[in-house]
Amino acid sequence: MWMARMFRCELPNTCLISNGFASMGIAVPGAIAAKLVHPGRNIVAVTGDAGFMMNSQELETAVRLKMNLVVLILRDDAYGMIKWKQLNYGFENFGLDYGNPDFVKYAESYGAHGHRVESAAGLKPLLEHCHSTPGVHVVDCPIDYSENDEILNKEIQRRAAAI
Ligand SMILES: Cc1ncc(C[n+]2csc(CCOP(=O)(O)OP(=O)(O)O)c2C)c(N)n1
Repeated sequence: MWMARMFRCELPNTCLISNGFASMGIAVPGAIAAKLVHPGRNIVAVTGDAGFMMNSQELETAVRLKMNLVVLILRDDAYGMIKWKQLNYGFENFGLDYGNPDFVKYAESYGAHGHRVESAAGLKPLLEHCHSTPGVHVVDCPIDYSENDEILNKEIQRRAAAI
């Protein structure tokens, strides 16, 4: 949802999202399809950890097709958006936290490159490294969603000021 709200598209059809029913699991197969259509473009699949795990086996497809592709996993070890919604409705956090595999080792088990982001400042150079190094790259990016409300409020104010 942050991608839908905040990603600045410079050109049409450069940010593909499963709108409407908003089905999870589109990111990796969607990125593979985008790469097949536009092999010359840099493609990044941005996905939550739960969405990634719904179709992560497609890493095999990307590796087998010898694609240059980046998968950025926003990992909070939870159904983050549902947790946020439930919290806003006053519901307790029930059944929303879970464990994940070690995404670096998981990527390597498919023959992909596995990376872990160690700091916010490290993300950009890591993505640049991924784009300039052939192969499928999986980036495990730990996320702290505790600032969701603050970011949202700032964005609402920014848009209101722009009207
Ligand atoms: C196939 C499918 N099942 C359930 C949902 C409902 N749903 C929307 S967001 C979400 C949690 C997503 O978790 P994650 O992919 O880890 O991303 P996060 O919200 O933590 O960034 C769920 C279960 C959905 N959109 N699609």
